[in-house]
Amino acid sequence: MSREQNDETGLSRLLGEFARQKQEYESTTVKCGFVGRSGVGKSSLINAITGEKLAPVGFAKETTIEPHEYLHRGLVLVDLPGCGTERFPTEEYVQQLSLESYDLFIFVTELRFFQDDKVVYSQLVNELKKPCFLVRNKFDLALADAAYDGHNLSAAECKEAIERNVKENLAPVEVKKVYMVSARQPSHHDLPDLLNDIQDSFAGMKKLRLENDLAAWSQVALLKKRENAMRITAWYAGMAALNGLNPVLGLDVSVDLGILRRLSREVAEIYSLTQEQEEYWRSVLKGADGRALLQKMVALTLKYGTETAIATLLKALGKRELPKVFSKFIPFAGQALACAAGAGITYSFGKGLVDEYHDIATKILADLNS
Ligand SMILES: Nc1nc2c(ncn2[C@@H]2O[C@H](COP(=O)(O)OP(=O)(O)O)[C@@H](O)[C@H]2O)c(=O)[nH]1
Ligand SMILES: [Mg+2]
Repeated sequence: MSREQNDETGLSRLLGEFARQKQEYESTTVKCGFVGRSGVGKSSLINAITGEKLAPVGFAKETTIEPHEYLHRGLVLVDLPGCGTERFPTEEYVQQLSLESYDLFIFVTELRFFQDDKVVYSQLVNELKKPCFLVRNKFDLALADAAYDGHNLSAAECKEAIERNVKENLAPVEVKKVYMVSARQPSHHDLPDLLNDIQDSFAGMKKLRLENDLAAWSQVALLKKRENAMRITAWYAGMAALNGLNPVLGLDVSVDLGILRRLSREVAEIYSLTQEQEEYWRSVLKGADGRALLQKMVALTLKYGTETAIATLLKALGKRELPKVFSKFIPFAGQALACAAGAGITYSFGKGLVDEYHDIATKILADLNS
């Protein structure tokens, strides 16, 4: 076989592999159950970890009597009713709610765990053997109370005291870690660690879904998003190489604008900066700097929001930039794919897109931590 033929079979194998991975990613779901009494902040946490106002909070909510399912891309988040009620007696809770079908659980409390919680928690961990994370929400209130009551405790000391207390409260059931979080201050306390540990208890596509679909509340989480977004950009570039291309009026090259539009949407989703998430960001970004960032977010949504906008963008990039794009080497695919103009443009477009989203997401995080 000649060198050329070799490259060609290598390339089509690679493109096939990209397509397979993309397909698998798109069909992967992760089912997370939120267990805990009404009022502890399950709905608020669902919103905080997705960066979207999905679940009604406080007065607007109905008490959870039936499980309520929220879909967020690859995630299925289920607000489960509390255990030990007439409708869901503790002994039958796991079976009645088919909890064996879940991938992980977030067990939420505000002040303490009750006897019924203990029974269910140990069933989830010891019998179902599922990852189960113990979360003590409203840590902001705990700190404010401690200060008000005149306890001269640092946040770390407060954390330690509460963790000891929860562990004693749950004994003899063993607990590795209790996460002190606040749904109102998602980038503070243990929420970033919690999300990181959740992601690390999975592998493969489920891990990728969790890294992309959960909001990033730390720099580490943002860096994972960037890496994943570039991996996905390569899948789209591969798709562009395979697709029939539509010429863009005023450009000498052909690109598939539909693919670029879908890639733009995907990247906005990975960074939790879609139009649907604007309301959530509006609720956490305060002050003049926060409002300016919100405006930038909206501007980005418009910039990449339609095929027409993207075509205009490409034209503005113009003849100056596009020849460079052609010669760019695509690390994932090697020379052969770089030769395909559509793939080159798609990859290069994606790189710029990811940089822009990454930049604003980084600034938002800095603003929340300032
Ligand atoms: N201060 C504070 N309030 C919270 C926190 N999480 C939830 N809340 C409030 O607690 C109330 C109940 O929250 P919700 O999410 O509806 O609880 P759910 O019944 O468990 O879904 C609402 O008024 C929330 O705003 C938190 O971390 N800190
Ligand atoms: Mg609720």
